[in-house]
Amino acid sequence: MSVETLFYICGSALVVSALVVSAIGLKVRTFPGKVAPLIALWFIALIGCTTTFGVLHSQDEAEARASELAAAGEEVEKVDSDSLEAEEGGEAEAGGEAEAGGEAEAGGEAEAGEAGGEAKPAGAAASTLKLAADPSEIAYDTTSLSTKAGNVTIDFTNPAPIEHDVAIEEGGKILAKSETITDGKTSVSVDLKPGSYTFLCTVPGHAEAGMEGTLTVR
Ligand SMILES: [Cu+2]
Repeated sequence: MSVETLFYICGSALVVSALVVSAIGLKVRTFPGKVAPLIALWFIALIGCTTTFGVLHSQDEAEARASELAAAGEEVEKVDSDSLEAEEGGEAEAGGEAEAGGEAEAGGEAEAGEAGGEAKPAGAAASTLKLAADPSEIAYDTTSLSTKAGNVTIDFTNPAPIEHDVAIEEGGKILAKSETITDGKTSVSVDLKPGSYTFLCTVPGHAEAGMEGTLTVR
């Protein structure tokens, strides 16, 4: 049972009790008489509960609002770090994501969902995909990637001693290309509209050998 429900139950019980006691008081002359301390205790308990749950309930709401703000803040940070990553070709990991998720869980159930919904539009602006070269063959680890429209970054890992890179191509025209590397990591970043693109290795012969795939942007 949620704090909110308990708050309303206690509040309603308090109102009903007050009405009942007043009604009896009007009809019965000797009331409250001996039961006065019991009635007083009952009211003190109810008022105590209502106040406690009321305070807890407002704390819940404040927490939910705080986590909502935190989640939105983390998303903005993530977007910033993604674009930095693109410029530097670095591999800073978006650790913020996990933190934001944890905080959202701590908040109220209904409002945490809302926080997730609000954070999405900010996330749509930038996305990061992971791609790796096969350590022993001329191939990537996948031939199909998909993401949302906006700034798309492909973090590429090449564990092989053979040179590879990643280029993003549309209708035979290269839009962006990473460095050519052996045994290391790099990345390539480009703004993409919804559509179908090709990602490929531009080292001669590699794409023809199968080192290419389809990048679908929704
Ligand atoms: Cu290659």
